[in-house]
Amino acid sequence: MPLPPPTDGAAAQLVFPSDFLWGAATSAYQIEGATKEDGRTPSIWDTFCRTPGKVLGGESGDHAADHYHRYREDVALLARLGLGAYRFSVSWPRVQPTGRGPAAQRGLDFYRRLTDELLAVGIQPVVSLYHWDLPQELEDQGGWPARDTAERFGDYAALVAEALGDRIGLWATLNEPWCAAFLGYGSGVHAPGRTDPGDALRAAHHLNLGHGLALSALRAALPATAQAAICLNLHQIRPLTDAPADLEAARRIDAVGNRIFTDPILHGRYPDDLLLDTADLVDWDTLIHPGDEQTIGAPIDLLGLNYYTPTLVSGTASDGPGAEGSRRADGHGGGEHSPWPGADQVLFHQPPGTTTQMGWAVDPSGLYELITDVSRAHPGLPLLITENGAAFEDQPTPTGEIHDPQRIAYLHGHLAAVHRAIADGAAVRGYFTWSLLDNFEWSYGYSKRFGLVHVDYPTQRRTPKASAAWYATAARRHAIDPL
Ligand code: IFM
Repeated sequence: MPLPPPTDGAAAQLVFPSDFLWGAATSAYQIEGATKEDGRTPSIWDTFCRTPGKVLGGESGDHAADHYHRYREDVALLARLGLGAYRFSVSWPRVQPTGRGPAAQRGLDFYRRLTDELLAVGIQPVVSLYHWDLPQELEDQGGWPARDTAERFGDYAALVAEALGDRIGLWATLNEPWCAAFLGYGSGVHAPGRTDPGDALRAAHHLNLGHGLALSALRAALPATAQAAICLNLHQIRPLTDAPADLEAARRIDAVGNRIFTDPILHGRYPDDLLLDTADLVDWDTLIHPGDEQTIGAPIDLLGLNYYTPTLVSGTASDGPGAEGSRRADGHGGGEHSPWPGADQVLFHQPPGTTTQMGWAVDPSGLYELITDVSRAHPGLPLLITENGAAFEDQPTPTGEIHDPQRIAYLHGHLAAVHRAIADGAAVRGYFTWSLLDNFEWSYGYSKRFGLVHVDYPTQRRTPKASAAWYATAARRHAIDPL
């Protein structure tokens, strides 16, 4: 829907389309807790958290934000904020504990109750089938580098679609498969912590294949009105200069960071340059079976984009700005091993400007460029911003309020970028801020707070931050003030 013309009262406002979805996002392992309840088995993240030195402070998602028990309170919070949609993920080991075979009814019942609670207050549920919590049993049998995991994911998708298909209209197969493949099996800073570039590439292909198989399972089980998507954290890549070495660095990172997913998913074909860049790491001819690319390339209804910060790269050290670039300064958690197979010579630089608590540069123009680049490359493809947000060191005042002007500025700037992209013709259907609640930030444990709502972990008390009120006002008015 095009942008409505400004009305008298809202002349100075940036008004969003009336059907624009205003949402917030979370994921199962980051908020649910209850990791041993109702038949749930360990996921790769449970195992990773128990491996000394992998997660800051030895923390885990065992309790997290205790959402498994407090989901009613959390849905009430969403309702108080007046949000139209809530994106959450299903925990695979909760609903199919061994990663194959029959469903665990008690696990599925949790998601039925959660969804019913959302629907009862008029909030649209948006579900992601995979947000990184692979059942440990499947990892023990080879994990994502093994083709069987993709097949199992297709079966799991069918099982969840059967159980929840009558209640949920918008589905995402995978969240950020780049992280699952390259941080999980390349740099090893995410679970399962393996560090083999060939395995990382095999994992990427099987995640793509799993997406395709899940998509076909969803199409078979869901009503024709249901919509299916995938959420990708595409890197908005900027070469440090126009020098050929820097442009080449940008091309390589684009190939293994973005086009390894977008090309097969949106065009049914892996990019030739990626296959060449990585030819000595994996035998693509044996990895890709006949028909795989067709399965992966089946049409999706929407593409989910997760954006936080741009990626600045060069091919060689330079004397210019950000000359101190390093192979690991890519914002993805360091580690001795590279998450960029076939691009080992690329240097990463800190983009200019202020940073969030993650050290990520705040740059809304990156989101505008990402949306417009994707829209130009795939005209008419409906987009959703499925994650965008920021961690800051939020401290309650003595009276218990949380003033987070930096997060408000971050959301404001990025929503203005989305508005501008829509005004320029992009088909952005909605925006989900990351995250509804403070939560378990993977290898950083609980040290980073991304929530609109502060969680005091010892008491599990929820306190909406000032940004929650700001975002609620934007959602209610379908508009933000101009910057
Ligand atoms: O917390 C994560 C989320 O799980 C995936 N996208 C990025 C977020 C912030 O790092």
